[in-house]
Amino acid sequence: MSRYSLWIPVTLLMWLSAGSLQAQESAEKKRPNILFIFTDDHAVNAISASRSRLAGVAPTPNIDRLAHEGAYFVNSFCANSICGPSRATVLTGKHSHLNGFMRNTAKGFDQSQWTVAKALQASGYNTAVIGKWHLNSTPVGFDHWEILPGQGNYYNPVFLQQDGSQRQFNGYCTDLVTDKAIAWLQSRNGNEPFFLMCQHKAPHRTFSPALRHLGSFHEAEIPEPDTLFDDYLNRSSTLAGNEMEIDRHFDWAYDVKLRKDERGDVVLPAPDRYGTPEYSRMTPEQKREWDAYFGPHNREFLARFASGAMTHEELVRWKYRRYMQNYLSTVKAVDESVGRLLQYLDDNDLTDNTVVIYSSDQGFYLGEHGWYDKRWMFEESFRMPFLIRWPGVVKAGRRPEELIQNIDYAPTFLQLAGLDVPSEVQGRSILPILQDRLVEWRDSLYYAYYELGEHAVPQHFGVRTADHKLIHFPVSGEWNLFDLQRDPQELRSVHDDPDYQKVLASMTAEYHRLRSHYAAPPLPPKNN
Ligand code: SGN
Ligand code: CA
Repeated sequence: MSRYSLWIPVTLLMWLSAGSLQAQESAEKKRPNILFIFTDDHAVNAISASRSRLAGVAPTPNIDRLAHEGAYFVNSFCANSICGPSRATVLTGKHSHLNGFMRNTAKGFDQSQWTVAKALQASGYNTAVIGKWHLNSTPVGFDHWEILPGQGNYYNPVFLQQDGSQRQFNGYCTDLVTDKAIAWLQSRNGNEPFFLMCQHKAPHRTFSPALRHLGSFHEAEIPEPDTLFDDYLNRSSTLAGNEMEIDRHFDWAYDVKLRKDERGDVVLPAPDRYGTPEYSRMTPEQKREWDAYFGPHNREFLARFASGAMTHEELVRWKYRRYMQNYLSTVKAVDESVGRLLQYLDDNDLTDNTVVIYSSDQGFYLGEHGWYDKRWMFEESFRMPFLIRWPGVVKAGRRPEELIQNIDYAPTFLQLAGLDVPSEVQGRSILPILQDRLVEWRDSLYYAYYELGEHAVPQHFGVRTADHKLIHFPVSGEWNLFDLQRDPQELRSVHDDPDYQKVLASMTAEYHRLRSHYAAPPLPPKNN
């Protein structure tokens, strides 16, 4: 496909009528803007348009607007469900082992390699990234950037500036990232199309809401997942060794907004002792607002807790509820950000020629399997939100079922810009799906997780089709097979079930085929 080939008919027509360079330039101008809104750890279950158990409580009217006016991909997945690696895959269209950023602790993103940002910039797009970057480097391929160092902070965060300096800003991170994104849109050269990556820290741990949203979900009904008390039986033995349970691993300060004292008793935090660095970052006035909400509720909880009247199950349920209240409040500001950006497009006559995408670096457990965090190939963290709106091109309200993955984002952006997709890119543009031009699509996805121990999740690798999932745990030598239609919650591996031997054979063959197709590296050795 040639450069700008999407626009060839328009270009040709204009050349025929005007035959001038000017005409070609104006055809090029029609290349759409790309607004990529990317959050951190936003589970699809916390988007109302997902129709999940939380649909009635997820505060996402603006994200849902993208689903109503565009498409919501119901089978969108990650290649490696962890932050930096997901971002590296988005930029390169490649699985982690090829872009080199296999773990969050990777030394630094190899900036000499091809990226979609570089390609769009070279083709004339105005490019910018604002907010979370998390690739242990500074951005290349962007005319403008302003990023959070590492994980960044929620309250009064510091941003790294393009001149190498660091500046602290007063306010709430999600609002500040949005302000900066809009300021850049206002300041840029309006003649060129733009590619803006607006990347929030939220709703990442420590799930810290904007102060104006504290208490938003206090009275809300928040359905529990069926698997809040998962026993981890009938699956890999490695599940039981996890360190990401609401029950056993929630940090009393970070996650619960309480504190354990030196004797191990749960107590009210002394001033400045919420444990979370977020609290100590606040101004006295901000702390007063925080305390005004958490203070009375913490005292009420502690009175009940200390009386010994709470069962263990009740305590887990209480923690789940507090987790969800904070997480959903944090999502509320993300959704407001999306609303502000969409409003900016509306107000500036940019809506029709801007492709808006909403996604998050991976999914997240909202109590499913008793967990918070991500990493596993189980559905809730393997899934990534993917919503796309392009008026006049993407039919409103579509819910495509094709299996897509974050390797597909870069080639999609390229095709939107009418650029060729380099052969080294492993993903495919999803544009044909949106334009009903599709002849065939993939039937399976490859997954690889390489981290070395955080939250005690072992390295694992697998394949997913529409109906089944095979996960390989080389360190324990185990294999799990799931029937996603009959067991969507993935509670029982049917790997050893005689009725599934045919499925097992074909899934195993597909796993090896994908590993070879994507040139995957050798697996880690078994632990003895
Ligand atoms: C921090 C969190 C972890 C989280 C990682 C990775 N701990 O270390 O719970 O899994 O980030 O997240 S915290 O105590 O600092 O909140 S990622 O999104 O960057 O991959
Ligand atoms: Ca993340």
